[in-house]
Amino acid sequence: MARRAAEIGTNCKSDSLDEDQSDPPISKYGNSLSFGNDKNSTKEVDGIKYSVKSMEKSLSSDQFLRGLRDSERVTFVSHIQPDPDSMGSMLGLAHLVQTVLKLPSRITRDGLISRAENRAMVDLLEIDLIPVEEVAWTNRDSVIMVDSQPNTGRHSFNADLPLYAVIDHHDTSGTLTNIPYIDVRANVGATCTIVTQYLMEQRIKIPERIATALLYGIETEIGGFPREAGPLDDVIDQLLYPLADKDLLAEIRNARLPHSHFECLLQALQSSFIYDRLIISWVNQLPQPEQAAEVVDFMVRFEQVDWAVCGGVYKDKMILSVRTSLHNSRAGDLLQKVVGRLGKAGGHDRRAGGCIKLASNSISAIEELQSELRKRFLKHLRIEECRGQRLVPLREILQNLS
Ligand SMILES: [Mn+2]
Repeated sequence: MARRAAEIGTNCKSDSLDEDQSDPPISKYGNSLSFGNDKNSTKEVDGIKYSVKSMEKSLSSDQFLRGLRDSERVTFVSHIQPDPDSMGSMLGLAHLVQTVLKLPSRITRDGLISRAENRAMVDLLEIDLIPVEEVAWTNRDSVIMVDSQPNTGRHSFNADLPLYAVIDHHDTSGTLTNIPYIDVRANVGATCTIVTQYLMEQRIKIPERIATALLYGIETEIGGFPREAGPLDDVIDQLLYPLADKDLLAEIRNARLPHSHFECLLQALQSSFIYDRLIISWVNQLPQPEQAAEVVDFMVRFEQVDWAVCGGVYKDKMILSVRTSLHNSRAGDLLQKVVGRLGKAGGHDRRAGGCIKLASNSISAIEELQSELRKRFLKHLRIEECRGQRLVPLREILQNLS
């Protein structure tokens, strides 16, 4: 470990943000890991050979670890309703700081983990998550935010919490001032890809449980259609695959679903309206907030549309989820514009999410908001105001009931 610590002090170049600002940090480290075709600089991790030629020029993981040398503990935070990418990233980085710096760490959970697959991931991989509201913050902790950025409105903890690092891949940027270490690469498909790159750079053995979490985190981010992934994701995927427990992965992917899942899908199908190339599904009672995303993942496969939106009521909020099958759509920005000052939104090129606090849970208040959102989506997608066509005609819904 002493050798490693010395390397951290000497082996790294300048801060990615000190240099030419016209060259964003994303291009500096992004995709620098190449797989197996450079014989002169091949390294082996867990029996897998990979080329580290370009990595050694500037190891982001060295710089990341160097700033933690005086810490007593590391606490990881992420976005609300942590997903596999955020949980895998926290787990992977906790392993990194534990192995290299012998630092204890805490992994937190902001809000609920409600999607069946995500709950299965936590249970089967025995991920110990501390509810973020129960965390006692001390200045001995270095706080690291993964898979999210400050002030994007996707956190329930104190927005002024001083952060040591932000490691993320989202398009929609937050406030990144006064953060010593930043590695944000919108051209990478998953934060888990960046974290795995750190582990590989440090030549740390990745245990099966952590490899499984990282691989699943990447899979959930880049496995959809259209794919939002870069070359680095594919390389890291290949490196992780032999290390992961494939049977556990299958169990997580196919987690058992509650009755409410099917009820919600039926509700969504019966209240889906088509406007040109857009389908909007309204769900008046979401069984859990993440099901809005599950509805749009399902609906975006409909061959007659390019955009799928779901607006679902969960407690006192309207949860919004957007998917598009079109490239270069900037869905995160679009949803931000649609939501405007009504609430918060963000996301990626083809996937986005947001939420709006309801003025009241009365049917009229919900319908009023639905109508406003419908208008805004049509405007921003340049679709002429028109009456929506029901996906399932009312007549058929009634016939099915009789
Ligand atoms: Mn992510």
